[in-house]
Amino acid sequence: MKKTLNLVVLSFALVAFGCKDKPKEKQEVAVEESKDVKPNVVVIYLDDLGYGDISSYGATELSTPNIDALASGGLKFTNGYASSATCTPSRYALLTGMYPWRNKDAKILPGTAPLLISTEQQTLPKMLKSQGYQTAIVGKWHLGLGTGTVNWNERVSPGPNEVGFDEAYILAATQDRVPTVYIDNGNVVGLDPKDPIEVDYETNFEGEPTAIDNPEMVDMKWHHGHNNSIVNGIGRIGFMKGGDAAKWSDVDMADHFLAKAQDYVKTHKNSPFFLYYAMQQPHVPRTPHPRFAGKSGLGPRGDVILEADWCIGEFVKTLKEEGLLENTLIVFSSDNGPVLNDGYYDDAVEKIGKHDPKGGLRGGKYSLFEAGTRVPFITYWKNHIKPGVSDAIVCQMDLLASLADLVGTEDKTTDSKDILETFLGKTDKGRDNLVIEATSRTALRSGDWLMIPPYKGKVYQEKVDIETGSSPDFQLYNVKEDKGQQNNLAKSKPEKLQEMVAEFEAIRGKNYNNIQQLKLR
Ligand code: NG6
Ligand code: CA
Repeated sequence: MKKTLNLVVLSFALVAFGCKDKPKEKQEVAVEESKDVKPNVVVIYLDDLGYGDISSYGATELSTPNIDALASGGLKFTNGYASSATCTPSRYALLTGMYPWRNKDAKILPGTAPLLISTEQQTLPKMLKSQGYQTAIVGKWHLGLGTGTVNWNERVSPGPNEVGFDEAYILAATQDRVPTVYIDNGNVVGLDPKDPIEVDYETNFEGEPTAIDNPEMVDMKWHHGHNNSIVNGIGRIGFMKGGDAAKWSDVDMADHFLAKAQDYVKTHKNSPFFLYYAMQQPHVPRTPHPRFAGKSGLGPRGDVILEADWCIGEFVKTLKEEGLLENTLIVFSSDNGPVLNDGYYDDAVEKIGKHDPKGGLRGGKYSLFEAGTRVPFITYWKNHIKPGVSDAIVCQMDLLASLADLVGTEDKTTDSKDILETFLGKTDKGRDNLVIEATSRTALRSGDWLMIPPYKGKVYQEKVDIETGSSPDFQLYNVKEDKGQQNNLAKSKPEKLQEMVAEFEAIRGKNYNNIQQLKLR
């Protein structure tokens, strides 16, 4: 029975690849060797979406039917992780399969930072390209561009095209950082050569207004940071001059990226593709299109989550219309956990009401507590992944080795673990352990346990109202029984602590920070 079902499914796949003329026996052979199936792969990656921000993960104040459809029709992971509690390192791990703490520069990057991934390095798109895939990114990059000083008026490289993406339509860093322009395969879109762009993160350009000096020009008030150049009435991080015609429209960004993603699918459907659809929501500045403004009742943060959900619905509709849904593996996740006030007064705090973006976890973006890195994580592949819930520990970093397995090759060069069977729901065993990272600090999740070594520094970050996870003492939590990390068992379970520290040091080495190795032994 099962085999018959697979047969039907595979012949769909072959039709989608334009193989319908193949002799029948050939199709049946292909079924036996399921490794030969090369589905399209789409990674839909949100920015700062929390574990509890969507209804399928327990949100009651927001309804996200389109993401929920992926969760109910696919596999919903309850222990799915970004490698890090901030953007750049998580994206680095997703694309390179490497732990970001192996690269000292894998930190939140300014818009002028050089490319963080070496052009020699293994990457997810490179691996898929080597197996015949077409590859593309649409959306947020935030992994640096160029080799030092970038001239934005010429082709900017190296960048995504040089690390494995055939096509790259991106925003360079973040929505709140300059340059506020789209870049299409290295070229700033819509740039008027008579109005060249200059970008600087240190010094303003003479005569250019800033959010700190010209509050009358600002529509979205800044709370911390975000007081340099003003674009579309929003203060940004960094200074920018020129490039007026090329500046993006914030409220149209979601539609703009969606159209690019849909167009890519429509024009590349004849052979397998990998699309990394890196959406900008709900990162600051939260700028919902007017048709979503005010719709959530939770302020712009809620509105842009609804907007993102709608975009995902439209995108999936396109896959369906193009006959690709049964032949596309969709992975949905977020680069790090939630934050309410990330630098603008935008009602995220005031209108939060009963909504819990953390979904009962502790901490948030920037934090070593669970809400920093544990994020929504869904794999969906119609007729291939049996709908369900998996409690296995999985990390975005594992997609490289796992997808390599899926497409018939292997990757042994990275930290990525081949847990394909877990992603496909054939086993509920995932990783044994995972080192998570937050603002250059690391901790160990192993089995049901999470150990955070002692860290100096702030226990609480007032500006963003988030506990950092740092403490002068060891912390040990059973995150299965104590999801909210309320009971530090470091003192009452010394043997478990010892075991976790040894496991952590085996991966991380003893000098994982400059803090003296404790009084433990
Ligand atoms: C911080 C910004 C924050 C956000 C973050 C990057 C300030 C005060 N805060 O430095 O607003 O842009 O960087 O977020 O400037 S991330 O999701 O891309 O990592
Ligand atoms: Ca982020």
